[in-house]
Amino acid sequence: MKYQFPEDFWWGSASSALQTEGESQPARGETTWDAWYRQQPTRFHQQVGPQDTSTFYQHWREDIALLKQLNHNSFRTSLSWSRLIPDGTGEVNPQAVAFYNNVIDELLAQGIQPFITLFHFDMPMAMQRQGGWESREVVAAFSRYANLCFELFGDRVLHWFTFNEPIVPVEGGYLYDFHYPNVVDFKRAATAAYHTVLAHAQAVRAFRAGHYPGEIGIVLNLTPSYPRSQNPADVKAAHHADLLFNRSFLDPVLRGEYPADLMVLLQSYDQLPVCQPEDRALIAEGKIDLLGINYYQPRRVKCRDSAVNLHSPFMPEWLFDNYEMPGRKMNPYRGWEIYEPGIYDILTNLRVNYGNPRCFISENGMGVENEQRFVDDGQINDDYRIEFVSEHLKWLHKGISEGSHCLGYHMWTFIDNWSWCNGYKNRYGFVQLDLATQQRTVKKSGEWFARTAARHGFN
Ligand code: BGP
Repeated sequence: MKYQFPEDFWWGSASSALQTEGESQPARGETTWDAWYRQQPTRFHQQVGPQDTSTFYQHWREDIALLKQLNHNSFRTSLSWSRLIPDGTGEVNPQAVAFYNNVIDELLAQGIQPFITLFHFDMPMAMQRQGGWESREVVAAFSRYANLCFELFGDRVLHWFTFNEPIVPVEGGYLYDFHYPNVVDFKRAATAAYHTVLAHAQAVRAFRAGHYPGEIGIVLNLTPSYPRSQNPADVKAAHHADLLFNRSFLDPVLRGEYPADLMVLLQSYDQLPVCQPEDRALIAEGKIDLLGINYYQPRRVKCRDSAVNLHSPFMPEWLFDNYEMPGRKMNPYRGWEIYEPGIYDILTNLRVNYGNPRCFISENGMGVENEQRFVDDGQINDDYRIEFVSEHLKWLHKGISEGSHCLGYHMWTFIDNWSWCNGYKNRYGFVQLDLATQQRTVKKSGEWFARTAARHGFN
């Protein structure tokens, strides 16, 4: 076979609790997304909120059978903090524990390794009222929640992830207005990011102290920053974007410390969060066993063409401009560039600059609008998705053949799901969901993936 992957390669897909589970009784506690939807439903595509899902809470057994049919040997989803502990810190909901026990046991019974994320954007509203990631009390509450999960499920779950894309709630909530609390304030963003790193490190510390059998990591969305040119000003701009959006999490979790030049940069703009003397040792303990890489798109960067208005509040765009490279390949529905070699560049960077850590692709995918128009004989004929996945896998294969320690590939996502402000606008699944009837139909890409996973490769 031309693109042969190792026999023990992880083939699977990723998902998250809030995007799939739906309603239950007793209801889970409110999250920031429920509250935001209640307050401003028009912010959400076609006013569809997080209550409208593929109802995994009811359909978990059927969905796990579909995962098996798609030859998954692994599957990542998240636990919902507000389902397990509705107010974030108080009583544990026994029905939630039973639900997750069922899911984990059924996955294992079907030969599918559960990869479990502790936090995938769904902050309990009770915790947000205490300040969310801006508050050190919330960091302590997260650590308690993490510990509880390890105690409840750590005998069977062997792959844990503290956070999914921790930079996203920071940039979405505190810079660019696509997550709650939708404010624009860099210092608050930096504080939330810093506290997320502390929360991660506390969870890692608790995991190590408990001597659980598995391993712990984090899932980061890495966006390689490519300068417009090799001109020093463009290169510097790309370096700054990389520091802010990649290395602010990558360095703490792989090296146990922040990049010195990031600290200097933030200090020079008076944007450093408040640090306590004991934080440095804690961050050093947050080094991971396994890195999940979400890769969707690169970042194209150039130096600013115009002067900064020094009277306006500091924003990342003081340091660089985004650049629309002529001729780049775009996913027109999501507005994201498709650049397959980026996945290889990420692996190479990790190998050359970070000691070649154990890693895997934890998300990669293509959201497409109105896929109904591609229905052929009752099935969505999504050749574009097969091409998207296979082209990324080719570059992944090259990285592995050059020595990168990449152990698997998880697609976003298994079934069309609810997606934050975009609702069901862009569909990503291997399985089509009819939201009204809850009927599931495997797409052509799902069948292709099942064959590829079974043979550990493709031609
Ligand atoms: C990632 C998130 C997922 C998912 C995906 C697709 O950033 O981890 O939760 O939403 O992106 O993004 P979207 O649905 O916004 O197109």
